[in-house]
Amino acid sequence: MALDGLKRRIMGSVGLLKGKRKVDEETARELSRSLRKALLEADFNVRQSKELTERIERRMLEEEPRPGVKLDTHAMNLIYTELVRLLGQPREIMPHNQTILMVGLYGQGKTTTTAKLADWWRRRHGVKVAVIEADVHRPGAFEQLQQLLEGTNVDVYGQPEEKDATRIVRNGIKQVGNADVIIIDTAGRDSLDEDLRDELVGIAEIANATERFLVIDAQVGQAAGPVAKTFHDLVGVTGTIVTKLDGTARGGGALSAVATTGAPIVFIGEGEKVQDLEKFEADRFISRLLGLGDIKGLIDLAPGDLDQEEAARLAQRLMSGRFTLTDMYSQMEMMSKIGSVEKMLSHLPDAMFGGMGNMSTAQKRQMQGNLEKYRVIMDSMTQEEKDEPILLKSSRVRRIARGSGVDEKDVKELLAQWNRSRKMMRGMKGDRSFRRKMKSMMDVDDMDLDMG
Ligand SMILES: Nc1nc2c(ncn2[C@@H]2O[C@H](COP(=O)(O)OP(=O)(O)OP(=O)(O)O)[C@@H](O)[C@H]2O)c(=O)[nH]1
Ligand SMILES: [Mg+2]
Repeated sequence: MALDGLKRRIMGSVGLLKGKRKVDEETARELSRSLRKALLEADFNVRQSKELTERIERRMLEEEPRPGVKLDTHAMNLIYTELVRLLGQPREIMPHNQTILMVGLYGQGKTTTTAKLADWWRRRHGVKVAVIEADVHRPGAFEQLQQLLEGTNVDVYGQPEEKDATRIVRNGIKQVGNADVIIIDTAGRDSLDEDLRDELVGIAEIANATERFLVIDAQVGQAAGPVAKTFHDLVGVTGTIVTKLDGTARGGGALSAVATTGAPIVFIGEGEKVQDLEKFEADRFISRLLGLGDIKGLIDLAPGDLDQEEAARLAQRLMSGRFTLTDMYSQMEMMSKIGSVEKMLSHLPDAMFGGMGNMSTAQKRQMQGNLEKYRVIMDSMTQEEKDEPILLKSSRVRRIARGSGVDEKDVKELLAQWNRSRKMMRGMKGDRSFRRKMKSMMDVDDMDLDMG
């Protein structure tokens, strides 16, 4: 995920507290210094980093961890709270009757994000969505948008020959005006020159847009602040979308700079594909950054492809600690629908599944291979066997291996895997801090993290 480097560095900083029972001034200062370095490395603003880490230093000295909470966990709790505070509160966006104007400089990801947003909206809210290509400067913009949205059920309007963007928007709105949500892609420039200003203001007037989203490439770093201000003065930016967070270790700059402009981050882009868009919520983002996982995010991940009820059941199961082989099986099915273990795991707490969130890419790939095999094996089991894997003595193991065309040791390996997972689930069920964590994940405020 985004900001992997920052995650590692924060973990390293907090590691300074491992085994300590009390924080003295020196330790608090050392933690603060190390955290500040981590933030600066991720391009957070110097002043913000200083203030944030000073607050953490002070709180480490002034606030006692709650009973039973270890010092490193306590520190993570404070870091979480302060980072969420820094990145600002999420903004509600109305699902219906929206006309959204996409603005931004050249090459920031406007067209891609227009497509992503259209697809997200349609999947998320199930409403009729149309896009209008009003970039008359970038050759092939219309085809680009069409291609991105191929097979998605989103109407794409454009007039590749027309040179007047306002005319395209006027015609487009007439043509696709019955859509619940209309998203308008506009042209970018190297910098906001007079022509582009006039064109944008003209389009904004005609479109009478309900939202004006600024698209900013995370690579822009802290310069995102001034860029946002310029666009804000021009069209009144209502939300910012930070793109290409997958491509930089220094995304903290753009994120924190934007957060202070008053035009909150509403979405983030983490890849070139149409699905690589995520609604931005600071609490969710930070809890994932810190390896806390994110059940809410998992449920939100692919509502169109994922059975909502099944996703909710998964969350429930994780909370109850119940874990039959059938549960593991549907969990795997869900993973395969989500597309990759990686994506799924990045939404789960590190502590779960023995810290798989920290698996190497090679390990993850191997696990994906295993899942395929497990699935075949389980297809050869009866429902009863899947519910009560304990029943699987050697004669049954033999039968299942034969039925699914694998070695007996593969079946045993699956059972061993289930056993490990089950133990972990059981352990977590009895772990009050885990329960609290799950609860707060559904409705996050201040929370205690157990770093496992
Ligand atoms: N890795 C990654 N690439 C992205 C993301 N968003 C956009 N891109 C890529 O960035 C490049 C530019 O994206 P566009 O959507 O064409 O940008 P634009 O702002 O419309 O560009 P102009 O119309 O030329 O101003 C393309 O190659 C996209 O695939 C993202 O979140 N992650
Ligand atoms: Mg474009």
